[in-house]
Amino acid sequence: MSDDYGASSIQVLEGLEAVRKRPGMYIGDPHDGSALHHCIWEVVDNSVDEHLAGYNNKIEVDVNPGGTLSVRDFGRGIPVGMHEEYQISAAEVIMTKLHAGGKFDNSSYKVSGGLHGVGVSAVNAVSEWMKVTIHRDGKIHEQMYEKGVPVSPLSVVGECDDTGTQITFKPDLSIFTNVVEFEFEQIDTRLKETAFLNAGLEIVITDNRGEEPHVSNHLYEGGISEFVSQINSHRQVLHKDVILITGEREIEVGTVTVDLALQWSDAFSESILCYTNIIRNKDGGTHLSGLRGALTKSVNSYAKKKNLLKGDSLSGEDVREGLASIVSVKHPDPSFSSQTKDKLVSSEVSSIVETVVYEKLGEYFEENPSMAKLIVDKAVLASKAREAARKAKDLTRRKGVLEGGGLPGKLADCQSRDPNECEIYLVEGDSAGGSAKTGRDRRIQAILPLRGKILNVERQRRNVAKVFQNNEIQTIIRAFGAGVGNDEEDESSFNPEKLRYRKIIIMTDADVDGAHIRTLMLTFLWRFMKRAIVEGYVYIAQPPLYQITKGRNSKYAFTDEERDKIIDEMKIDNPNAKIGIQRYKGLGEMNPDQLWNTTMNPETRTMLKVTVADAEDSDRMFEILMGEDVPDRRHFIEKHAKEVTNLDI
Ligand code: 0RA
Repeated sequence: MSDDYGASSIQVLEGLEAVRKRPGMYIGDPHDGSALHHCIWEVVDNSVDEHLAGYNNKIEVDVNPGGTLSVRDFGRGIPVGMHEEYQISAAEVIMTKLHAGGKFDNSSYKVSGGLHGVGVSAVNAVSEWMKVTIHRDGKIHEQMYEKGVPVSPLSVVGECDDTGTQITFKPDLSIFTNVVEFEFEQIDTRLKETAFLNAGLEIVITDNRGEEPHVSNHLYEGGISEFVSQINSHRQVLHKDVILITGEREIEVGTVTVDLALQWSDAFSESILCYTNIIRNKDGGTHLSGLRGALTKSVNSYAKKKNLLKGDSLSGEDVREGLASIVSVKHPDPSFSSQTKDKLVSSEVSSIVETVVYEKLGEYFEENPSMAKLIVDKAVLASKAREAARKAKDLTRRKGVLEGGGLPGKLADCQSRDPNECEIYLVEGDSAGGSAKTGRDRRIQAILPLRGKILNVERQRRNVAKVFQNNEIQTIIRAFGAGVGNDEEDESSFNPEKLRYRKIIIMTDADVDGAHIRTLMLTFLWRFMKRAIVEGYVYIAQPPLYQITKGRNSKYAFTDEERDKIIDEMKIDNPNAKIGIQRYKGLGEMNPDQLWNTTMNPETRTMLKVTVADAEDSDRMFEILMGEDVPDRRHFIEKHAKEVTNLDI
């Protein structure tokens, strides 16, 4: 990065008016809830770039009462000199002209990038007001804007002996609907990730909206190694040290750098998080495929060379079982499959990552043979378990559970054969199943009563045969008619397009046992029919907790607050009415009519749709919640007690 990067090297591409007219094109859909927070990422990214350029080691983010937010960094400060072409200060150009930023050349490029990479000017355009304060050349400079338009020239307001930039803004709430308040948790989670990816950069977030300020501080000298340690914090790791690999390659437009941290544990899932220029690519892409290729090749060639392998080569899945890894690529001109940058498609990255990882991991294994053996042994075990699971599934298939085979006797099917209108209720217990069968709309609602607790599949990861042999589980697979398993290569894997019902509704009692049974069912669906959850076919029925009766009039309450509200209302005209309150302990206590009216009638019921914000998080949640480790589970439940009872996975 050249140090004489002054006012004249700022490029100007477009005007700003467009942003307010079509905010969706620049900052994301202002109605989907994420746009408001994109404004923050966009502003913070500029400060992260100052860190990447080597000039900034701290960012302070303040969330303030009144809907304003400020981002302060200790970088060089935005240049304040006159811009030759525009005859206004460079700072004003950066703050008010779209795409104005550092020159894109080989020695300096914007590395960190917001969702759309349009810069702080786009945020300025959608802000009721914005203020920039620049510490530079011993002076404090300031300028104010309203809806992106300067209301005064940049002027000196004081003196200082440090450098840096502070940007304060108030988003224009006539543009943002849906989510209109900054959410501390969301900001904290995202900026924690930013801190992990920028070793040595301190990010302090302060929420000033409560009675006391709430401060969250992130500084990770260990960077992505520390990130991996954190992902594995509740797992038994196979080797103490996180493996760190870095490398770089020249391409036509500049330098591509690869930073990678990896560590295996006794877990069964793989957690690989991919980033390009500090942006998460949740669907992976060419860096991920390069990494996967290199891992399979390195582990197999080491295993063969040292005679650790008896049978066939290890598959990629075997090698990656229990792996936690961060791959962070910096690229001067990356391509993505979509605006949201979920998947990196720059093809050269695949072979760059593959060669860097293959070379360095091979060296690492040679230098750490005992650790390498542990990794190979774990993959061999994974491979044996996978083979056993395949055989068990094959046996199940031959018994007709996966195709043909007829419907299970316990299923009360619906009349319609159009999956789009059909629903299946998975009901806890035979007595509730009986009420549901009588109360349902038999044209479109099928009932499958399940006896007692279904198998905890999380504890059978090394003995999958037991899952396929389980009666209740075979019954579910048969009733759905859509196969089982998540292996994309296997034709008999779960395919939601074959589902006989487009709504799978879990209906359990509103008590602790019911919550446990619901979690067991969700665990099975997540591990064996993942697409059902990911693609939104799974729902949770909401039976009422109370029936409140006054004379002939009765109402249902789904929460304690609702109960109290109903009682108050009933007492309005007669405070002495001694009102009847029935607490439903189970679905079985409701007669078929009540069950239909409160819980099953599609016109009036409320149901929760099961969604996944993040597949990695859900993987880990089931691992902890349903796995073997008791202290971990207790800790997790204590920490997430509220979420667990609401089961918002
Ligand atoms: C253009 C050029 C230089 C720095 C910046 C922009 C800059 C922008 C922002 C936005 C927030 N914080 C920022 N810090 C810096 C380089 C200036 C130089 O060469 O001294």
